[in-house]
Amino acid sequence: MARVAPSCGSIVVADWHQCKDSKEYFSRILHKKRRKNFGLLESPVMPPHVAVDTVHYKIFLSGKSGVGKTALAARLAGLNIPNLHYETTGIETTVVYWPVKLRENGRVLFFRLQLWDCGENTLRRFDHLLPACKEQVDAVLFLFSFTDRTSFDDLSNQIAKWTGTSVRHIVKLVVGTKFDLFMHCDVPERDVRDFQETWNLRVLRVGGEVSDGLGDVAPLLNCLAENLWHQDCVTAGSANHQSQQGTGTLR
Ligand SMILES: Nc1nc2c(ncn2[C@@H]2O[C@H](COP(=O)(O)OP(=O)(O)OP(=O)(O)O)[C@@H](O)[C@H]2O)c(=O)[nH]1
Ligand SMILES: [Mg+2]
Repeated sequence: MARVAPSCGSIVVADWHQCKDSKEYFSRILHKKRRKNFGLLESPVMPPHVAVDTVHYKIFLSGKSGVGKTALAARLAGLNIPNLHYETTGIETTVVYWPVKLRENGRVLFFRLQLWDCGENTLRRFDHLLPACKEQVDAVLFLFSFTDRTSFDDLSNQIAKWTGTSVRHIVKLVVGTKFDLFMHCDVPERDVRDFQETWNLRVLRVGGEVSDGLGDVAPLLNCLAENLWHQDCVTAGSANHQSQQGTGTLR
């Protein structure tokens, strides 16, 4: 069954990081105006009178070597982006916390996004890595670079690896990197529009230095959170429906 993606800002409050009432929450992921680094066992600490639920997700970054997977993981976590390309020689994970306010009821949630980044060449060399990356994955970000036409043409191959009856429902978003290098752009806007229409997938754009602010990552993180939350609601809804009919079981 095809699932309809939510329209941007329909589920979570867009630009909430700019609102006064978000300060208490965003201050927990910042330290001296920079993003805090969270290890695997760390999490933001809220005062006892503020109860916030945390929802956990596994996100896989897919794309050709050099397209910017490691750089995107660093960008989303607020870390420095390496200027040179060092091929990732295994699986690296990065934890990103992002607070979100739901439109419907004003409820605040912390999204804990564990980003899985595996070097493309390593992935091809060792067959056991992709199954590990696919296990219990909630979303895939398909990356292409605006300066590398072949990475854009390769998207259909990347997406094909994640389509089929054996793959459970996952959120799929496309991210175009190196949008800042517009002088070297190899993928015209028209082709991006055609791609979006053909594949019915949203294309987001990133590029440039990582700033100290939250504004440059907010659109991508909000969009990802929104799609993940929507997917959970649809899955919970259909599981309820199936169990009422006696045809399915709740996991
Ligand atoms: N200007 C600019 N450079 C970028 C951007 N994203 C990545 N880069 C650069 O592109 C190069 C490759 O990026 P990586 O993130 O290492 O590529 P990767 O996809 O992880 O590559 P593998 O680990 O080999 O699969 C690095 O030199 C980055 O600094 C961007 O948005 N803008
Ligand atoms: Mg890498």
